[in-house]
Amino acid sequence: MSTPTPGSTDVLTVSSPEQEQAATAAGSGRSATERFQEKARAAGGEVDHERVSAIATDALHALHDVIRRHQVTYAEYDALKAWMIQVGADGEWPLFLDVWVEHVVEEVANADRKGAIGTIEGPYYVPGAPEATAEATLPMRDDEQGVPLLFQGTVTDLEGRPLADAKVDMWHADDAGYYSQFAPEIPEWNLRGIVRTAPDGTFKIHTMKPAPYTIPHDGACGALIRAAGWHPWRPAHLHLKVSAEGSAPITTQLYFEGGDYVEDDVAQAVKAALVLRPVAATSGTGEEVTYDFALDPA
Ligand code: MBD
Ligand code: FE
Repeated sequence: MSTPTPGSTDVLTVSSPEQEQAATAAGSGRSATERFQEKARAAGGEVDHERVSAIATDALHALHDVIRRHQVTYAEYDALKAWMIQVGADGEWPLFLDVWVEHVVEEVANADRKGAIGTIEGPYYVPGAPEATAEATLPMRDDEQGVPLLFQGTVTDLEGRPLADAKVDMWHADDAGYYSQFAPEIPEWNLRGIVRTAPDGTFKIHTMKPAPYTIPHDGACGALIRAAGWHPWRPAHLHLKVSAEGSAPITTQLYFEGGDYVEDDVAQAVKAALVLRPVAATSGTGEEVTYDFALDPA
């Protein structure tokens, strides 16, 4: 990929779809599970038996306490077993955990940060998206639907010093709520790309504003949502990972003020500082918004 000449916009290359999957919970669940297994294998790691025992003991005690408090019956226990088996069969453990558990892991992980506000990663990040510098359009189809959005800003350290060559890695759903590589017939890197900041720390990313999004609900997670009388919606969101040499990377999401489900996200991942207020674009059609990231030291 080439760096654009001043004033021009780099269009990130789009390659053709590679995987055959149905746009079903089981289809995207299988993709998310396989991707996660690759990541987990790469991580490896030592086992701290004391810590495993302490956490597993407390987790089990918490569950025992729920059973006593609610006088859980054998019928309900069997329903839980059947449901957990189905979560695995549908490949939905990444979805289940990221929707209902990850937000607290993120809260703990980022408690001491001073700079940019983080939130959950979710199940649909893929490393290795096409890269460009300073200003780029995310890979998208010729007839990509939605409102054009210019997302721009500056990456700095905590003192406000611009960070050159920082990575702004963005991914999001299309206007119909589907993520490339987790739904069929979408070009591989559609609406995924990495833009490196200019020497003054700035970046500009042209994309299509995403729409509110329902998590897959034709599988086991959907069964839980229906059985509990909940809803499967997330507000429209942009996912981001921002990183730079010598800084602590941040994983976050940004939302749109006044949008549906901003106050009622199924994944409980909205924070006030993450809500954007876009304005009409100053050139071209659509909207634009500026959002800056201050990275904590590594
Ligand atoms: C998503 O797109 C997402 O961001 C989360 C957190 C869970 C499921 C799908
Ligand atoms: Fe998402």
